[in-house]
Amino acid sequence: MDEALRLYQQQFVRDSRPPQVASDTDSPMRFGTPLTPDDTADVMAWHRARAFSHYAQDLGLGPEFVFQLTNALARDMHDGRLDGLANGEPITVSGPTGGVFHMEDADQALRFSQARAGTLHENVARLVDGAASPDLRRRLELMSLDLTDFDWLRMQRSQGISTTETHLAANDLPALPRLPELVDEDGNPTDRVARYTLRAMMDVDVTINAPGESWVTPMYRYNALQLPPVIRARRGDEMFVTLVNDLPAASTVHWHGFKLPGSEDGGPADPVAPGSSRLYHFTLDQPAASLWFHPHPHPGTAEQVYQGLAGVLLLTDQVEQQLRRDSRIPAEEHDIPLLIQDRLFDAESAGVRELVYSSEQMAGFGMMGNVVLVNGAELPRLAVETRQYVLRLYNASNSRTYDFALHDGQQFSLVGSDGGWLPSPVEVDNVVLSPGERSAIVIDFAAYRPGDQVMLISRPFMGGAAMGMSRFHASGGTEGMHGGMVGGHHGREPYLPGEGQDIMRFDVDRAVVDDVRLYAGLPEAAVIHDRLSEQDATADRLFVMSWGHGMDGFLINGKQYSPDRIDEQVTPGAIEIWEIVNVSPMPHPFHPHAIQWQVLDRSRESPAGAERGWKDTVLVRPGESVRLIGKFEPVNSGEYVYHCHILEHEDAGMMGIFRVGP
Ligand SMILES: [Cu+2]
Repeated sequence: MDEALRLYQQQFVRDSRPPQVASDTDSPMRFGTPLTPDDTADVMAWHRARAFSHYAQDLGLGPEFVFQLTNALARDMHDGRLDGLANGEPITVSGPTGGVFHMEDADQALRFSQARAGTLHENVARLVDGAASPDLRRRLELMSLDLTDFDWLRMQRSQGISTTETHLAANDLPALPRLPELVDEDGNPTDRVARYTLRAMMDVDVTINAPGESWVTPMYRYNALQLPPVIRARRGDEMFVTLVNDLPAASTVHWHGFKLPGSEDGGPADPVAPGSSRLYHFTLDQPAASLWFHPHPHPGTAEQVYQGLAGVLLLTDQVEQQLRRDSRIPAEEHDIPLLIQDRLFDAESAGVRELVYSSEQMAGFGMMGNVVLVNGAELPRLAVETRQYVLRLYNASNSRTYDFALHDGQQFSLVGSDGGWLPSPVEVDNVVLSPGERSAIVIDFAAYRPGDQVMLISRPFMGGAAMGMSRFHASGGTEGMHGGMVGGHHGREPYLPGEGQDIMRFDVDRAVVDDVRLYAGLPEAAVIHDRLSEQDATADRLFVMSWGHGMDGFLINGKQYSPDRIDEQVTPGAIEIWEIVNVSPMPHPFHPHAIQWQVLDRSRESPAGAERGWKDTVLVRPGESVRLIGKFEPVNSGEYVYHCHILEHEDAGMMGIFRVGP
């Protein structure tokens, strides 16, 4: 892994550094050491320089002019001017045909370069997809990239997931478990008040069912349940949820994706001590959505979630209820939450396999498992009828990003994002979910016949160039991949970050007539239609995610999390634009608490798929810039955090605090 990262840095960082910047000690680029706040601007500038160089390539400028351009920008950085202007003068570079290339307006330059920043990543992805033209290939080579590895990755990818055929034929897959639903403790499930208790417990013996075998693993669980629970609620419900902390460490319940006051958010500022309890009290006022909850103590979030603490909250509202009554969405019994989490299990001893956890697993990629669990079972099967089903995909994994698809390439409808139903379904053949993200999809099994089997897979993918790198460099041998790992776990090594897996199987077992005609558009009144307007925004904030070196190097705006520092002050009721830029070599899912957002654009491109709906977590790939727009509502007040939802990164300090109001 170290070797993979070294090669990655060599290709993407060292060699793409503007050449002829006096010397390394003099260089404004300081990849390899943690950044101080001052350096963030430098990193941004480097990022822009690289993007400019690519832009120059697109213009057909030869390498020498690219170097002139990047040099000019590098000098500009040395002058302490990071706005694209050298000493206040426009940057001018002579083009190969004698023309003059101006970078006159600072804002224009910044915007433009950010828009171009994702291009390198996109181009590499096209290369791996086999869609790169000879001309693109030549241009990439001009940037001193060694493309051999990417060719290798393409070859691997074209071979698909070798296990799918075996798993399609297997007759020993476990049944898909249904997550247990908690019952309203106030004894009246129909009033608008609901009471629940979540007792966080350790050493709960959980039976893990897998193809052809099962074993016991001691895990953390709420209420000693075998599986993470589901709470069902309606918009307008007043919730009283008590956390009882039976763990030996502080914990919290964070309500992921909820619009709540900061005091009820369950963030790191509000730990519940071992042996004590805490009441969360809030009223749910937001559209129907696939929400969830999990512990958020700092710096123990990753381990507590990994050990098994999480739960699903399915929020419904009148819009959803009406769609259901009108048979415009599948009935509740055909609407199934799927909690997807990968885990690494130790070797079996007396029928028990302990969970293996290491926060420094995988040299910075975060904890990765060798088993992908769906509702607690490995590779489960679900018997389905020839009708439409809603599947609510929750990526509740610590670090792994999935690229979900059906093994036969069949299309399905994307109907929900983090914050609720999409205005209209979007036909897709895959959906990428990074940790923390959810998508609701509708699969129409009427396309199949009884006896057919369909595999939900996670495709091998380029979740970011670094992910691809890790894959191919591990192939040369197994050493290097497992440096920090506990040895001897059962049979398989962890799946690599970008490796494909089979997730679960649908067995079509009965032909029926489906009376659901999937909605084409939500009712006019649905709040989901509201689009926030850029003109109404009163603040523009920039969040730069970077990685220096090791587990101390995960930073936002050059800073590690500090509980004693308010990083951003938000005016109550404000509409704000938050721009997230990733200058690190790996993808990061960015999650601000408190509200739901709309994606304005992703590296200047209009949002597609689930990003046309409300989002609380967005994946930002290396070199990308994502602009979000969101409205802080009256309920929002007090302190919240924003952070990377790779939980090991969050615990390492890739998190900041924002405060709404005084
Ligand atoms: Cu991260």
